[in-house]
Amino acid sequence: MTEKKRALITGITGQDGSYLSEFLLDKDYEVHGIIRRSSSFNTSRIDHIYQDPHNPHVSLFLHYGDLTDGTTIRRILEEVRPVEIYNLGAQSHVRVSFDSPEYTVDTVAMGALRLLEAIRDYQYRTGIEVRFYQAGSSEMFGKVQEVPQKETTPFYPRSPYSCAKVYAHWQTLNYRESYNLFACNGILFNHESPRRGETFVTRKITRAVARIVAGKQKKLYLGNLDSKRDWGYAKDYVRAMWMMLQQEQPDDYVIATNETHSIKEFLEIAFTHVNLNWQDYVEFDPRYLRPAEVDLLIGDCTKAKEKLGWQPSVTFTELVHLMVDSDIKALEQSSMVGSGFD
Ligand code: NAP
Ligand code: F7E
Repeated sequence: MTEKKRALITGITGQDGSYLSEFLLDKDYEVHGIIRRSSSFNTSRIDHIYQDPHNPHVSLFLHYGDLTDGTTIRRILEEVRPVEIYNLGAQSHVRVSFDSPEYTVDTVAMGALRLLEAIRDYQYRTGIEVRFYQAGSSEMFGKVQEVPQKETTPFYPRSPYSCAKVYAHWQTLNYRESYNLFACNGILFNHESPRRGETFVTRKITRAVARIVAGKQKKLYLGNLDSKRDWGYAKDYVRAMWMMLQQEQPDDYVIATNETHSIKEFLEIAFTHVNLNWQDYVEFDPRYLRPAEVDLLIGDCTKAKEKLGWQPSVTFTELVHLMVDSDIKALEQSSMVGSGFD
């Protein structure tokens, strides 16, 4: 019997980590994920694929660790011996990165460096090739220097988060060129889903719509409604991560839909879907403004289309509808069992 391919995922409990795990398990990988110790359960996005470790055929394994803890990362690498590593772990909230810049940079920038150093040593010592995916972000384009943004567009980061992502991007490229690592940067534009964190604007809106419909919320407080984002569907985007690591040569790719929409357009589609007018519910709260804003993002993913054969499968309107529908359903189910969702 041939050995299963082993993949290691940092950030397995996040939106992308959970979809990527499902995707790799479907492809018959043995999946290993790093989770943070927390005083309450933090595995809700992967509970449905969790497997009892006593089962001899188990193919999903969880390891305690943290991107700020290089010793543990090295130990996990030695134990797991993965052939693919997906670095998705991050303090990923842009607004929060202004409040906690040091922690954000330690996780996002130094975390990537710790992984790259561990892989470099492991590969040198064992001769086993480890393919590395770095979760880069359209936030790196920041104050955009070109419209639409592509792989060659200069970066102009506007937050501690995006400065840290730029560092991780260049280190990934640098390790590829210096040590011949198979290391790829994905430059992913915003991607959303029913599993999106509740404090990102899309999910904050769709969750509020569901709660307003259910009579559990009266107002929705938001910040800047004029910024524009290129929003895609997270399931499509994790497929692109895997595709990058299956190529003959490592490279960097923009993953996007090539459409841009404002927060107001998102509100319009989400509220209209349940026959409500968003202007009746949305209030401004300056606490959600950022010291520096990214006004416009729109990606050109021609390279990914041509070289990977990747393209998005869900339209903007379909994405908004599926998120609203999912939040309405989740709220109905939680009310039925009285799970204390509120
Ligand atoms: P997410 O839902 O916020 O998940 C982040 C993951 O990182 C969670 O599993 C989290 O663990 C983990 N994490 C946080 N701090 C950590 C630390 N110090 N050590 C180890 N793990 C840590 O993010 P996502 O939306 O899935 O995004 C995945 C990656 O892609 C992130 O690197 C993000 O910056 C990047 N990205 C996202 C987008 C997007 O639109 N979603 C676009 C471009 C790039 P807990 O569950 O315990 O908090
Ligand atoms: O903000 C505006 C806010 O926090 C989008 C992360 O996954 O994508 C994400 O970063 C826009 C901004 O996402 C609220 O000012 C208004 O202009 O949903 P967001 P983001 O900052 O684009 C990138 C690609 C990543 O890499 C990140 O990890 O919406 N906005 N009012 C608001 N945003 C939030 N969160 N909350 C509000 O109340």
